[in-house]
Amino acid sequence: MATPMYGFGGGVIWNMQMRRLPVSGGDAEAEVLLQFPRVRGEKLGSGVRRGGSAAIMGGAPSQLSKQLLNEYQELTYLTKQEILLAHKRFSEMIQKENRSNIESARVPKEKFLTLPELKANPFRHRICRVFSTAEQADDSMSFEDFLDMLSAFSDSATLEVKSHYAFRIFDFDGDGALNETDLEMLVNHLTGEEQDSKLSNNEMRQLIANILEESDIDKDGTINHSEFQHVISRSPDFVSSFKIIL
Ligand SMILES: [Ca+2]
Ligand SMILES: [Ca+2]
Repeated sequence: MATPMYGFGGGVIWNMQMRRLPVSGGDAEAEVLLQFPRVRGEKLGSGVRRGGSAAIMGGAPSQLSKQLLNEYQELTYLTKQEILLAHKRFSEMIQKENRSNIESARVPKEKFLTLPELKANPFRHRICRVFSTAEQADDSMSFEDFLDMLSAFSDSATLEVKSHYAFRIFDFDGDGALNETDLEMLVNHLTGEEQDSKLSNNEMRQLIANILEESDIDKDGTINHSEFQHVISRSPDFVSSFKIIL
């Protein structure tokens, strides 16, 4: 009797980081733990109050104006403290001479991806693509891009916001639907592309069939945004795993 190799239930696939797919052996119980990689950096609040440190290091002290701070707080799901920490971390990524004007500075993608909170995330390039507003499409990040990203991945963002961005991250070709190619890329991001971790063709087809079986409600062969949201809403781990906290 053929046991399906991937016994996904309840939308488990969408919780991102896959520890190990049962590549060999037919153990249906084999663990498929998908969790969005969660890498915590320094604890919130540490160092935020040391506002003068930039001056000591010789760069121009960069202060977020009260007015901007209030605006950012209104426009995001972030607390003041989180915004200040983001400001500090962002200003550390830009050249000293630009630090007096960080609201208009952009951090190149490669530099941005050295953040420990992103470095190990298999979707880091997609995250930059989705959140960067760079006109040159080089995926560089402005401070406001950074805030938008942290906001979507914060504890306080709603399920709707998180699923909106998760969908865009998974929609590799940006056509507004997750088709088999998107799903294959998604799975490859999770398993890694190395020969020993990559799924075989058959495993991939089976997995994608299972995902579609579970998520493609109108059976048109793709997952649209509302189908995605539906699956996500039944996946209790999604919100808690879709997180990046500085
Ligand atoms: Ca697509
Ligand atoms: Ca569909």
